[in-house]
This record gives sequence, structure tokens and C-alpha cells, in this order.
Amino acid sequence: MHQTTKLLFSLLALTLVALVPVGNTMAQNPVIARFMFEDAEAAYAKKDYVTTLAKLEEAEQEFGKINPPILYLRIMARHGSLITKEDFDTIERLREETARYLRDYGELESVRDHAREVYQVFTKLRKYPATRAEYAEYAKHESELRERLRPGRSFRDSLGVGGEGPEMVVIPTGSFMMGSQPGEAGRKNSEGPQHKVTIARSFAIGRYEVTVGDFGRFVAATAYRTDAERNVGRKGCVTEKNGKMQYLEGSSWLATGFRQEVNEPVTCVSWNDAIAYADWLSTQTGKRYRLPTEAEWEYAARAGTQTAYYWGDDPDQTCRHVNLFDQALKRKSPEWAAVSCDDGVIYTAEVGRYMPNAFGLHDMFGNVFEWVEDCWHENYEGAPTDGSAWTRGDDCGKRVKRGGTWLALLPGVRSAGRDWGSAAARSYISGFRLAQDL
Ligand SMILES: [Ca+2]
Ligand SMILES: [Ca+2]
Repeated sequence: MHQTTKLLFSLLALTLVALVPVGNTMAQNPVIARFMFEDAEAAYAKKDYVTTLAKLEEAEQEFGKINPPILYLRIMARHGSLITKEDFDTIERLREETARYLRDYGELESVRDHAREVYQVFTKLRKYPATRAEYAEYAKHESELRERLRPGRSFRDSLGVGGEGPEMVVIPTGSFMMGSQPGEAGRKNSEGPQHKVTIARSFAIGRYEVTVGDFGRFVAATAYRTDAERNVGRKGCVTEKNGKMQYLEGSSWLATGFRQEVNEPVTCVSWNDAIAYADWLSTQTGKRYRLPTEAEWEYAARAGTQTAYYWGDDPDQTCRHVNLFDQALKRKSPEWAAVSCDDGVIYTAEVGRYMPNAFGLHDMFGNVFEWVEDCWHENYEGAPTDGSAWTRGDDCGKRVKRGGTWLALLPGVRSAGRDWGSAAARSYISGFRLAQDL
């Protein structure tokens, strides 16, 4: 491989890792690690940054908490004795400074100055001069990366068939306590034990639930038929008839039993249907769309809060934030219990009608249940703490859904609340929103 490419790769890895807090533990097997990094280098030489990242992550997953560039440099050192202690310290210092520039939205000029210094070190290590063009490329790449991961940035990807996908919002990395404490009103045992989860990788999540219009574009392009339309397992979708909720033949996302506009959340879609839509969006955009993990969902829903409800613990505020079983619905079904406020909507509401949370996300609570990737587990004993999906053990036929619905009472729309359905289950209260890897 050309030396310049290798150099740039090292800097890329340095940059990427500056954004991701990882430990410093050595790999168990440096030889295998080296092969993995060679794969990453090869991908980088082809300007395939997605594969480059994937390979770096593979190495990280394989060896637990490692710091790829430092490991990489150690490998180089072992094979060529290129690096002195002094060089190492300089690299570490520059890495930290880079991270700081990025955190503080450093101006391109400062990043470029920084890049120059980094290049000087690498020039010394690799015994050939870096060019001005190389500095510029590094700085450009770094600032692009920084922009891509900027929390709060929103975007819509163009679709191959024309039009755009759902609006996505970049969520900051961070830690939170997942689940609820004993004593929270409405709490179920499945919400414990409360445990700390760290989301170390930025991701994007839909600002809104996927709408009838969004889903309609998918169906129009593919003639996809949902589980409800194919009568998988049961006929139709769970809707209400004569005051009873039941599977009703002929009901589907197009016939939910109540009138829906295109900007209302799609319902009567199963977990399988949600995956099919995510896969289609991925092929249409070249990005990786997927369901959020359960931890990502709760982290995004809480948006920095630890209260039962993200808007605080005042139930009177509910109807400004959530479409749920309120006085509007009670006027139609007076025999059922309802919250005391009036949110103005009986069934599903157009997405974005109610106030967003601190991350700018609407309808995380109420409106429709939202499928997440994870399999159902009865509680959080042994749950992952890194924000990944829990897809091992217990019953993977059951998938988790979150946030409660337009038919929910207050305890059903808490941040920690959990529910489940089989992967083919569908109902007029269930939909989803998507996440995207960045
Ligand atoms: Ca309502
Ligand atoms: Ca919702």
C-alpha cells in the first residue's frame, strides 16, 4: 500500500477514536489484530470509509476495549521499532487536543493547524515529508466527520425512487440510568434492575414516528404486503369492534378502523414490517437504517431526564406533550378511564402536534407504540450496558415496544415503561420510528 494512504489511514483512525471513549487494554492477539487493521487499511485505500469503520469496530469487538490507533502504533513499533516514548506522548497529547477542538466546535483553521502538528509527528515516524495537500485532506475529513456527528443536526436522506426518507436527528453520546427505581408509580418488575448504560457511538433517530406517507412510499415502490394484509398467523390487524379489541379480517395500515391522514403515524405494522421498511430505506439511501435498540430508545426518550415522565412529574402537563387516553377519547368511550386533561385527539394525532423533548423528538410517548430491535426479557438481569440490542436468550419471538399509545393512561407513557408483542403481531395502536448508524 502507498505510504501516503497508510499515513492518512492512521490519522483517520486517530481522529475517529478521539471521538469514542475507549480503554487502553492490549489485544490478546496482536497478529490477528494486525490482519484486521490491514483489512481496514485496504478499505481505506479504496475510500470505502464505511467498511474501514466496520473493520475497526470488528477489531474492537473482537478484543474488547482497545484503542485502535494506539494498538496500531504498538504493532508498528513491534515490527519496526518506529516509535519512541516521546513520540508516543506527543501523539497522545495531540489526540486529546484534537478531541477538545472537536468538542468545542473548533474552527477549521485550528483543526488544520492541529493537523499540521500531527503530520509533523507522523512525518518523523514514517521518515518522509507530508504534503500540504495531505494536511488539507485531513482537516477536511475531520471537519466533515465532526459535522456528521454534531448533536441536534437533522437531515433527510434522498431516496433512489425520488422523494426523501423520514427526518432524522443526531443524538449525542452519553450515559444514563436505564429502567426505574422501585416506588415509581405504575412501575413493573420488568423495568429493573435499574442500570447504567453508556451510548458511546453517535446515532440518529427519527424526529417523528414513521408516518402513513413514509410507509406508503415504501409500499408504492415495492408492492410490499404487510403481515396484516397477508394474514400471517392471524387475520388482519387488532382493531376495535363493538367495544372489543380483536384481530379483524380486512383491517390493515390502510384500514385501521378510523380515518388517518398521511402525516399520522402508520399503525397495524408488525416488527417484521418495520424491519422490511428499514431495509428498503437502507437500499434506497446507502445508509444503515434500523430499529433503535431498547437502550437507545429510552436514552433518546429521556433526553437527559431521570423522572418518570420526560417533562417532569406533573401529570397536569401531560396533554401538552402526549396524545393518550384523554377527555377527547373519553367523550367517545365514556365507560373507560381517562386522564383528566384534554389533548384534543381521539385516535392517532398528526406527528409533531405535541411538544418535543430536549432532543427535539416528538411523540416518544403516546400516539403509537414503537417497536425496538430487542427481544423481550422479563427484567434487566444481564442486560447489555453499551446501548446494543439485547437479542440473546429468553424469547426472541417476542419483541419490545415502547412509549405507550393514544389508548394509554398515564403510567403507560413513562420513560421506563416496557411492553412486547410477537414479531408478526400488529395492532391499531402500534407503529415505530427508525434509527440510523452514523
Ligand atoms: Ca388523545
Ligand atoms: Ca410514540
